[in-house]
Parts: sequence; C-alpha cells; structure tokens
Amino acid sequence: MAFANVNLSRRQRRALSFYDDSIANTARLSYPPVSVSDLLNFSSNVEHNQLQTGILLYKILPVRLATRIIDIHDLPYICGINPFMQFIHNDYVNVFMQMKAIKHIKTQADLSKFNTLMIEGLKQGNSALPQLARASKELAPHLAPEVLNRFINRFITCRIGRRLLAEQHLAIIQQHLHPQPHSHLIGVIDHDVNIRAVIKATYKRAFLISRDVNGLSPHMDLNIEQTTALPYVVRHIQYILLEIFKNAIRATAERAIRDSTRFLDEDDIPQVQVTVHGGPSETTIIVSDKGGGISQDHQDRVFDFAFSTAQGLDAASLLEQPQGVGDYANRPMAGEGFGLPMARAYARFFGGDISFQTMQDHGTDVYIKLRHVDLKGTQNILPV
Ligand code: ADP
Ligand code: K
Ligand code: MG
Repeated sequence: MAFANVNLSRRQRRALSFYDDSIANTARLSYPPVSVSDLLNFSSNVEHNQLQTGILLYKILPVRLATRIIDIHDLPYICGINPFMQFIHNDYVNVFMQMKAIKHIKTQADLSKFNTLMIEGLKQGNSALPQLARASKELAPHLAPEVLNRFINRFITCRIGRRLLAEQHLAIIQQHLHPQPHSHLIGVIDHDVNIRAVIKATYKRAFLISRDVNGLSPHMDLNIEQTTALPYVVRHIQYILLEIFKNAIRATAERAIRDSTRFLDEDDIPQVQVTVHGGPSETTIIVSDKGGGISQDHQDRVFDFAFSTAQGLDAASLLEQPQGVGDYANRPMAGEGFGLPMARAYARFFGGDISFQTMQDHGTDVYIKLRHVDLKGTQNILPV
C-alpha cells in the first residue's frame, strides 16, 4: 500500500510493512458469524462463559478491523491521503496492533487485558463519527455517490456491530458483578424499552439544540399506541430519533422563520407529531412535520452520505468532542449530511428500515421501523 509513508525512518517503514502484512493476512481469515442469539448467550453462566466470549471476540474483532483497513487502502489515492481518513485509518491500525499484541486469551488475566483494550477502543471510537462525517464530506467531490455510500455504509454498519459486541460483552460482565434487581437489561439489550421516556428525552435534546441554533423550536405532539413490549438497544433508538427529530425541527423552525414577518412564539409554530404503533415483532415510529417538505430534486439524494442543504457548518463544530455516550453525543444540528443515512444504517442493523413520504409545500412523514430484537434468539446473523 502507498499509505502516506513519506517522511518515515527506515525503522518505522519496516514496522509499517510488518503490520501491512499482518493486516492483509488477518483480513483474509474467516471468522464465525454472530447471531442475535449469540449476543443473548453472552449472559448465560457468565462466570464460566466470559472467557469463551472473550476468545470469540478476540477471533472476530481483529479480522473485522483488518477488513476495514483494507477497504480504506482500496479507496482511490486521493481519499487515502485525506487527513480525516488518515486519522481513522491510524486509529484502526493502532487498535488492531494492540489486539495483536495480546498473543492469546487463556487466562482471566489475558481476558482483563483484552477487556481494558475494548473499553479504551470504545472510548477512542467515540470521536470516529465526526471524523468520518468530515472525511465523507471531503471525499464526496472525488467519488461517485454510490461508491461513497457503499464504502461509508459498510464502514459504519461494521462499526455498529463491533461496538455492540464489545458493549454487550462488557455490560454483561458488569451486570454479573453488580446485579440490579428488576432490571430490563440483558447486557445492552433492553427487553422492554420505555419508548415514551426515550422519545421525550431525545426530543428535548433536539429541541434545545435547535433553540441554540435557530432561536426557537416547535413542540412535540406525542401519541403512543403500543400494546407489546419493545426489545431493543436503547442507544440505537436514541441515535435514530435524535437525527430524525433534528431534521423535522429544523425544517419546521426554518420555515416559520422564513414565512414570518413578526416576532415568533414557539407556541404558534406547527408541532412535530410523533406517533408510535407497536406490533408483535415491529414498532413503527412516525415523525410528521409541517416543515414544507423535501423538494423533488433532493428526494433521491437525502440518504446520500454528505448530502445536506444546510450551509456554514464550520470544521470546529464538526470535530467537537462528543459529550454524550457513544454516537448519541453532541452532534451538530445539521450540515454533515450524515443524519438520515446513519440513522437508516442503525435501523437496518436489526432488520428495520427508515423511509419517508413528503408533500410539497406541506411537510414530511418519516417512518422509522424498528424490528424487535428477537429475544427467543433465532439465528439472525448480524452484519458485523
Ligand atoms: P443534515 O441534517 O446534516 O443536512 P441529513 O442526512 O439528516 O443531513 O438530511 C439531509 C437533507 O435532507 C437535509 O439537509 C434536508 O435538506 C433534507 N431533509 C431531511 N429531513 C427533512 C425534513 N423533515 N424536512 C425537510 N427536509 C428534510
Ligand atoms: K444525507
Ligand atoms: Mg440531519
């Protein structure tokens, strides 16, 4: 690979080529597929099985990291030398090297070392999303949208998978050490998500971001028709909702500001309607706004990574250190063009989807379909 190994000493270059080989060889290995039932099984007989789970992750994660690193190498040269892409690349190589430095997992001490590495990796990975958003903005002019979408989609879907595996493994150990009575959680999977609470808290977050940026926000009108429990990873729902709410709020607020000739009161702006229909295996959340809709020529592009109609997002706010947990952190109001496609990648991870209907000069309905995490643990293979 020709990966910016300019200005390196001979020793550094030798080290680099050693890892190049190691990465390429590892990427060629096959690894066992992971299913939802595997995720749930992490929680059985933890005392004994945590070592087995550790060994499984020790097999899977380096292969997946190596495959993504090779994906970066396979991009056109101009993309590989982009500083944001390089930052992500170097991060991946670092974590890969650290994992490889653990020779095997045989004892509890090996496992502890590996777990610490995963905790560090998760923390470090928090900043990867803004970097990736920035990278995709800068790569967009050089790549066909299909190529960029395919690359980023695979990158983030695998990232969601890797993080979920690590988080599940670590959370189960925590829950084993500090059991919480009446907990709804199996690792990071909540078998009965309190969707009302999640929607309210997430809406408030989007509402406040918009107040900051636009000076005002529409209120929400929430209507829940739900008869069954919703088993899901709460953090995933939070991420999806935050992005969809920000879009609806932005469209509504900007339209209100555009159309008004007098001082605006938040109570006068059309509310964002949120409706939840819970079915036996799927929950649909419909987010309806009266923000004027999406124009005909943009409708095919809104799910493209880096496509945005928001202007003037400065580099500093794109790279702001996230302050929330994981991907659900301080994300900018709009401008990255990452919201819709990333939210859809999250929804599709467990077999759901995101789609929309838009009415010109009126508004947009976004349908978020969440396929329930199958607690009976059928062998649904996860895209990790
Ligand atoms: P960003 O919000 O950073 O622009 P997104 O991927 O979330 O990126 O959205 C892409 C574009 O889709 C937005 O810039 C906007 O033009 C359009 N869009 C998304 N949701 C709505 C909506 N509810 N009403 C009007 N336009 C929308
Ligand atoms: K977009
Ligand atoms: Mg958005």
